[in-house]
Amino acid sequence: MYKRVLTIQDISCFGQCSLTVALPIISACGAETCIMPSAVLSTHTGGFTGFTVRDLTDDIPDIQKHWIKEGISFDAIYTGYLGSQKQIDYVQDIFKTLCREGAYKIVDPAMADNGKLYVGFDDAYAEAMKPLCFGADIILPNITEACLLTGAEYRETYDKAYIDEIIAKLAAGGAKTVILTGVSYSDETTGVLVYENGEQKYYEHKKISKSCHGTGDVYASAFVGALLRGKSCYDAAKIAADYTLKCIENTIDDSDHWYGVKFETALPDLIKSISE
Ligand code: PXL
Repeated sequence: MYKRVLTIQDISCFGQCSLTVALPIISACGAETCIMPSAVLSTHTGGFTGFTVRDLTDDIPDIQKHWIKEGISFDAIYTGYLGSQKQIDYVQDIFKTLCREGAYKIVDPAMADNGKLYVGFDDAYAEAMKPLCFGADIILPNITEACLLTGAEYRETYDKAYIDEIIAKLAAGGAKTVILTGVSYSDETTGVLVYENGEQKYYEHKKISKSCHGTGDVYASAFVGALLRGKSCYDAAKIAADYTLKCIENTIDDSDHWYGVKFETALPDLIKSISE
């Protein structure tokens, strides 16, 4: 039952996203959490200016080679924000060489939100993300990312037919299990759509109008943690949604805390829900 997971994403030293949330959240869920940092930034890129970036692309193959020599392998590999197209290629090779039999390959395309690519990414990066996502076992795109992966037109408001079309396009591209986040059919509600074995299940919950930075990473990390505790994809998706909502609720009254969510304050709730 003690699982070992590798997560590959950047370290944003300040800002509560990527590795600084994945490592504590997945560890709190009870899995051995190993990291491969794709880059080190002084802060994340959402709302800060003048941040420093140290790209670690060239370190990745050496770390991989050392682990192969040591016989180190993983029950799951979860990738988030990656710094370059070259890193996407390296991750493909890491999937081939460091997975144990039956390991989950989980990809959060972490490149866009609200209809826009994050600062520093272009269409070529989004294109390079396609084979990584379509070769993975589980992907966790938001609607913007799903549109970039499928060529679907991004819309602010939509109906179920639009979401069905996106899911059909993802499946046609080769996506296996899809956790589509931020699917909202009303001003008061949002939710997550789980597409698995050709079937859809939707978990709807309360929507908080303010969108917070880093919640995609908090969500994906809690999902991975719950999945490795033996939860089904749907149950893990639901647990992660409830946890992320609680993190946002615990943050929104503090206007100084605009750069991330206070995910630490809700860890006891997450641990309780994965233990049930
Ligand atoms: O949360 C996604 C993310 C991760 N890492 C960095 C980012 C972002 C989003 O903007 O800038 C460096």
